[in-house]
Amino acid sequence: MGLIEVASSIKSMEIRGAGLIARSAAEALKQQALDYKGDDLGELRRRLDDGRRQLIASRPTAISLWNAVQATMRGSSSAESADELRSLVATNADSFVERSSKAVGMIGRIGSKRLRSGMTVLTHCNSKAALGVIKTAHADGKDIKVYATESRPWRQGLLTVKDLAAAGVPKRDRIEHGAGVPTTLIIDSAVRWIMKEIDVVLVGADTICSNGALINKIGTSQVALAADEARVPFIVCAETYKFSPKTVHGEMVEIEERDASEIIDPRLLPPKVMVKNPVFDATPAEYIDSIVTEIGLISPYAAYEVIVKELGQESIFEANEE
Ligand code: RI2
Repeated sequence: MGLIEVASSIKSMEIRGAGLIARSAAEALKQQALDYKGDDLGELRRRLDDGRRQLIASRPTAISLWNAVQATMRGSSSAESADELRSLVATNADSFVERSSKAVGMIGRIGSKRLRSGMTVLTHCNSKAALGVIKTAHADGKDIKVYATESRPWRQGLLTVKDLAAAGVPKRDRIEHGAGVPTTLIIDSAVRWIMKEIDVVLVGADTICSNGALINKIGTSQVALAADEARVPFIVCAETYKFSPKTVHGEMVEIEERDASEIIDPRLLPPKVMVKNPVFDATPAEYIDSIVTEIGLISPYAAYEVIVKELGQESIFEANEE
């Protein structure tokens, strides 16, 4: 798949999930670099810069995308030949993808220590990082039950239940037997009602701000409110590249709004009725018990330190230059 196709698949959500869009963007930039066989350094720079812009513009909310693109392009301004630039971009992309994939595994191991046998988990949307925690606990022999929200309008909850049903079940038995992790699908508006049965909420992240606020799938903040009311711990599972250096400069996270037709066919509506389709929302740090990252379980109030230490002063500087 070429870069233009990757950017358009991210936009149309054929490629989705904050981690996967980041890895796909890094790989697309690498491909863009390798596809140019010439030795004109300026031309290769232009192609990469174009690609970089297209990828960043494909979805506006998840900072994982921006962090992935920055990590892939880091150091590129000092390259002295097309060859040097090509191999730098390829090496950076490979190392980002490797770190990103390893991080999901580390999060699974760290987060699963918070799950004991007999616990019931609620998860919202479809997060690889959050599901990794549940699947690791399941693989360790812990008896975990899950409630998964449908997550309208895209219904990512259906991906979640399929993934959990297949967890630990040999491939040939999946369709026939399913039910790797006992999982119950609920509609989004059932969250407060079901909360009395929940021991812990686990969600993913698209962006974590420097003040510890979480930007995640629309409805996450309602889940957090219901968890807070019921004194149920609300845990976020997020790789460190989901923390936002841009928010250090006071930049607000843009909340993506998608087409109304994702919710309803507009022809079914009476004249002058409007539809609004925001796809993410913000949960303040005070509702978050902890964040599981690949460097450990941290408080949301440590977000600034994660940005400085893990993403580096360089990323804060770059974020200011945009
Ligand atoms: P992982 C998703 O966004 C969800 O909001 C999910 O919580 C988040 O990305 C993180 O996903 P979308 O692409 O990286 O479905 O943990 O809009 O897989």
